[in-house]
Amino acid sequence: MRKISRRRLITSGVVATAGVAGLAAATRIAARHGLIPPDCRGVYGPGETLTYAAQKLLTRHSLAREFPRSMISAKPFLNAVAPFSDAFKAHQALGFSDWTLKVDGMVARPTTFSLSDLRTLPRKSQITEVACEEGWSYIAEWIGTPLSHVLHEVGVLPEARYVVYYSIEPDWWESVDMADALHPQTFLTMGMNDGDLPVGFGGPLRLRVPRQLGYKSVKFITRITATDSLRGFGKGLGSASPEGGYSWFAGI
Ligand SMILES: Nc1nc2c(c(=O)[nH]1)N[C@H]1C(S)=C(S)[C@@H](COP(=O)(O)O)O[C@H]1N2
Ligand SMILES: [Mo]
Repeated sequence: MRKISRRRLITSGVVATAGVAGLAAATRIAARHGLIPPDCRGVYGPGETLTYAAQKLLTRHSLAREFPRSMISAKPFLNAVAPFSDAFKAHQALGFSDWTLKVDGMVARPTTFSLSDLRTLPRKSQITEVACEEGWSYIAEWIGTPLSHVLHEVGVLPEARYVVYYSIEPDWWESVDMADALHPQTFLTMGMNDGDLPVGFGGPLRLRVPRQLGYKSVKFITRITATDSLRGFGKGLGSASPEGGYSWFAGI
């Protein structure tokens, strides 16, 4: 309860700042904390900045809700993915034994990991919810290794501010800031509900980002790049989502 009223207080403070002193003042506060999102321009830009900065300042240390095993959804909602490409099917035919994850960019030791390499890293599990922007959600157990371990293995440089991640599906790429990348619940996921991660749910490798909407949890991950700026990626808005009209930051 205390947390909620504190949150209300700070949120109304931020909103009041925006109302009284204008959005420019709020934006200056956000900038001081390094909390200007890549999709900060355009008609919705100031709103994106307010949302990102306010949520980040409020929830810096918070965890996504974890559920008891009894609440795992009997029928997890499988969102449609594009028909699998020939490239994907070729990996599938080999049982994904040749699937690799390339980690590069602002790292001391760029590395290509096989799935068995990733399986040697610390293994953790979380029972969290996937929530789609279209309104549905489900709860599942996700098993994998925190992305922070992988970033540690490759020696991510202190100047890196974002992590960009790519699916084998060319239209699916996202990024998160370093706080979310290093967050203990951000997992490179290889298992779900006691089994391997099914292909429909993003197998063999999915990045689970449980503090943001489902679309940030990209399926079929093949590459991760650390960077200090998102300008050079796509249209420079941070990821595929804002290019299609969705927010880059999708905190829940
Ligand atoms: N590669 C890829 N990742 C993806 C998608 C997709 O179509 N392709 N859909 C996204 C969206 S919009 C949502 S809501 C979730 C859905 O996850 P689910 O199928 O586990 O419900 O996956 C996200 N990750
Ligand atoms: Mo979604």
